[in-house]
Amino acid sequence: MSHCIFISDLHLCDSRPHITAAFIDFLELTAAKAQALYILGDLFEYWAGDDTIEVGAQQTSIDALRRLSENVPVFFMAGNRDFLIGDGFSKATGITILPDPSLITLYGKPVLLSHGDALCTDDTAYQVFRTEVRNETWQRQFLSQPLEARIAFIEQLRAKSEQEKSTKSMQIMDVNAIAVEDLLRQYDYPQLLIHGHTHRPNTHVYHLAGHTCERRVLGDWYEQGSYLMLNADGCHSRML
Ligand code: LP5
Ligand code: MN
Repeated sequence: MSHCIFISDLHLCDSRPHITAAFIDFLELTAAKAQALYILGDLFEYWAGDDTIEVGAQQTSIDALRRLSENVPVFFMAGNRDFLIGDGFSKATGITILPDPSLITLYGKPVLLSHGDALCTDDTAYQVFRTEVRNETWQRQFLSQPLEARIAFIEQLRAKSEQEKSTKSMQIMDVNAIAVEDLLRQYDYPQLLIHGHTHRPNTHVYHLAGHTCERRVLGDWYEQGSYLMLNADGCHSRML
């Protein structure tokens, strides 16, 4: 039966080579049989700009993505780690970049896709930061700096983020229930909302205004790879 695959939060980087190897196997053995692959953000631990395409884990993953996209349509939505991915990445991989959120139709069902970080509205410090760095002028200025300077800044930012996260509750770092309901209402109550970011794989069911909507949260690939498979029967979680 024809099916589509959804993944997010792989956080590929040189320090976890086994995850990059698992991802490449996954593309060749699993994603190659799908009708389409959707990557919903944080594919990379971080993305400092499209001039890093030919570096380490990024290069091998990009080559494998290009081979896959010759036969299977691949879509990418930015996460909070790799929102600087641009046209250079898209050209190198043959991937189509989707805005966040994106409403698509699969097997006759409306499916809303998002990375998920925009739904974490209780995390006000993060939302202020997000608004600032998603600004086009800010991004142009950041990308005009030499690569070493960008990487040094990101390393500092990572440390600051880890320190701040250690002071935030799990509830603050989860999606806000009202933000989810608002998004579902805005998109006319799609049957399915798929997102990642929180690294809390789960299924949540909402009964809103006479509609039933399912929110599927994708898992990360820190310890073990996982993916969501959607076919005409519904959604199925799978571990590698
Ligand atoms: O990613 P995750 O899940 O660990 O944490 C996120 C939020 N943190 C971030 C920061 C990224 O992890 C850092 C790497 C991104 C690289 C992108 C490249 C572009 C470069 C841009 C350079 C500015 O997204 C974290 C959330 C958490 O999700 C859960 O939702 O809580 O948010 C934070 O911790 C952010 C802080 O609360 C606010 C940070 C203010 C930083 C101000 C600038 C400091 C400059 C550093 C110099 C000391
Ligand atoms: Mn994320």
